[in-house]
Amino acid sequence: MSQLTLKKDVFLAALTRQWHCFGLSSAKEMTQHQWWEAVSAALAEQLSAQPQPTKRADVKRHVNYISMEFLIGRLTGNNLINLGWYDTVAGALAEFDINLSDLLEQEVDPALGNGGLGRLAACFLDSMATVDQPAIGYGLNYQYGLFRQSFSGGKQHESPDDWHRESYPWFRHNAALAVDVGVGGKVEKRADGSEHWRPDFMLRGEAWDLPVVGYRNGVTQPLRLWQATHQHPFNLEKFNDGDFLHAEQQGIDAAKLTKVLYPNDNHQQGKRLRLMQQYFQCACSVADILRRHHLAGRKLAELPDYEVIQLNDTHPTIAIPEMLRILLDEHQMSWGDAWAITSRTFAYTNHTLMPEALECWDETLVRSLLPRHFSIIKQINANFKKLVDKQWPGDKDVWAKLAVHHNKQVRMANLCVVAGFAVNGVAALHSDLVVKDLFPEYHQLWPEKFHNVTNGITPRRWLKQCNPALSSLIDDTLKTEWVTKLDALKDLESYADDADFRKKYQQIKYDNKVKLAAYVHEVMGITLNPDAIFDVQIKRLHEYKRQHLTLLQIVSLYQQLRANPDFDMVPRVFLFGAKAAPGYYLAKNIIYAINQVAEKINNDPLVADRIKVVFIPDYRVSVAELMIPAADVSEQISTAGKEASGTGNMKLALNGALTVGTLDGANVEIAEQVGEDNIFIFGNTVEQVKALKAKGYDPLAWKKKDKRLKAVLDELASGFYSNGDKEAFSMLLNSLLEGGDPYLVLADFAAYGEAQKKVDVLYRDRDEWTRKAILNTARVGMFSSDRSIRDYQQRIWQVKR
Ligand code: 26Q
Repeated sequence: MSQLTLKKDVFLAALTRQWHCFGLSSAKEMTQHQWWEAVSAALAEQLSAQPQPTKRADVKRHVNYISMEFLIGRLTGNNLINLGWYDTVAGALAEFDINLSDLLEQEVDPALGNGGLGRLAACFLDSMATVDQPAIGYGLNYQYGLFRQSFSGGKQHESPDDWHRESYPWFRHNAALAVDVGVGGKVEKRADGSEHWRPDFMLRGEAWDLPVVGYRNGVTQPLRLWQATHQHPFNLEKFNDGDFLHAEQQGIDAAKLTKVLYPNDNHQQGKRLRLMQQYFQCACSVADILRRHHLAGRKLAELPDYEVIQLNDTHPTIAIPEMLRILLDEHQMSWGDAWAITSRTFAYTNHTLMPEALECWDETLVRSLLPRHFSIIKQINANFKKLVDKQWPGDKDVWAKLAVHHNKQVRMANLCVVAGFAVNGVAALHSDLVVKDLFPEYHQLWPEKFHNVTNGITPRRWLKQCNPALSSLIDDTLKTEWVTKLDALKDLESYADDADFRKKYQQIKYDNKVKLAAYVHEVMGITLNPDAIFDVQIKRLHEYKRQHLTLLQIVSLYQQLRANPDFDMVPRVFLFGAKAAPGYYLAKNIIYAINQVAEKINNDPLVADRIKVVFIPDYRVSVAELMIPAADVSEQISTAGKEASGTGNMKLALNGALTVGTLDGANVEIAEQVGEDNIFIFGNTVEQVKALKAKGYDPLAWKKKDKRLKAVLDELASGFYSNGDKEAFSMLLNSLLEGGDPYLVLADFAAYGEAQKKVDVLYRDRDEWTRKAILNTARVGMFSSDRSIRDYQQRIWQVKR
């Protein structure tokens, strides 16, 4: 397949049309932001004008990736790179004295996701377009993405993230694709006993498409984001009656549905509006899938031969009863036929084992919003009960675990396993635990349903785009196409012993650190020393991820410095980036504690810049693109068994950071790939965590027996870091002590300190450090999301290749 072409004069003509649209008479009148808008709109126009390649005949199954989140990040720069148009556009703009890379900074990140799950969906879309897997992403067009974060007095404050979707130049609204969606109402029985839903409120879903551009292969596929409006946004009758205030009311209520992304990560909240969002998205997407299927002139019975619906966690589960409802009620199919189609179409990806994150919905809520779906779920449950009774006659405990509907709750994960043809975890260890700990009985029933697909990251954004200097060095060294064949990086291994290559690699890391330091100076007024170790911890704030384990370590280091002012250590900058869900008070308390400790240490002359602690506000994709290429150390320190995969770990290793990590999630596979000499693994394993808990883990005993740990905890409680306020961190400290330390922070404290000492020792030998960093880059090729997509194709989607 060939790359799309852009001619400079054609681009300039498109650009001219844009500023004419702004009502300007010359390009020079545009503000910097208008420049970004005009360039992006001109590119979007040129992209839609390109002919689409004919569909591949050898790939039969089309993928429908349904996700409540697509954390796509800025599009303009990424599209330019994937299209191969960057240089042409940079050249054209230079004639106006406009610097393209400065211009790209004008784009507000579309933050339509919380964290890993949303970013994974975005990487997968990039890879599906790149490996030419026909696909469409289905999501929601939120007016407000994930909240913006600022700190005041060290505490997190949230503000709305208006990313101005109404003027986002990459959107294309297709009015012909609008879908009508019902909610509420009743189920009516027909004379023949069949059921029919009469909703009492109708919504309209508008289709807003963003282009997903494959890497230089001519492929563009849609990310279709549904936006809610009322069917009749303006009530003319009310307006004519003089009720001006309420005339617009119906439209406003409907539009509430896609106002804002729920800011929880790995935690479910049983909110009515959230269930409505889920259903709205699923109803629009299922209708669109069936519309395309009919349009192609295919029979319903053939649906699973041509379409697969991949559910990104349980959030879009309600698509399953929606599909059944349409087949049963609108196409008058028998249950058997409808079930045969549905159960061959849906596949489910699990992203967590943590009970608080597994979605359960109150039956009263489901019944009141979706009465027909509730009755279908009960039917699925009743049919499944027969199977369970046959396999485990009279075993009430097994049924209590496996039921889809139980104790007045609907369990979405169970529904996915029962009604889907495939279930996958997202890393080898995680998939193993999905089978052994979460779904052992389901595995006994249907062993063939269970798979592993280890997550991946797109090398386009996470190396080529964010680290252009390293990308050029790799180009010059390998002289081969590695961007779409990341395994080719293996050939860098031999350069780890090449002094000249090491020098160049090291200089690139240094320059990236200088660039990050400039950003930190600009937004926080803090000066960083690029010769220090840049120790990076970027992820959502969550107890299981254990940012507070690093906090305890920092305090301990500081105490050692104070006890011995000549304490010999390599200067280190601890860089954090993390948002806490607004209602997760303990997570917010951890942010506050880190910021207070930072304040004290950063301003203590005795420390003399040997330790710096920097919590970068408003961590988001564009900030990740700055931090990742500048990292020396990657912190991946979750309690073993809790982080399903992690993907930041992959991005950091690819960019040459050495991991300090537990044997959790994808860290296990990263360790296998890079080799145990090139990673700092520490801490209790999954088995050891289980054993510790089984014999009655007592954090107070751990505190008592470790003098250093005791000194740290006591000092945090003393008011020393909080202007005498002894209660400032009590939420955090209580959870670690009286609260039983559920994530075993204290049990891993000593081992973590030892691992950090090894980091310090190794960094003194810069050649050796750089050698290991290069080996990390060279050996993590398997974590390309292109490989993940090929695994899905082979193991789950069963596309013919
Ligand atoms: C559920 C119900 C109601 C409101 C919110 C939610 C909700 C939203 C987001 C629940 C979970 C999430 C996000 C989960 C997530 O990001 N999981 C991460 O997925 C990554 C990709 O597989 C993994 O790498 C991470 O290990 C996993 O934590």
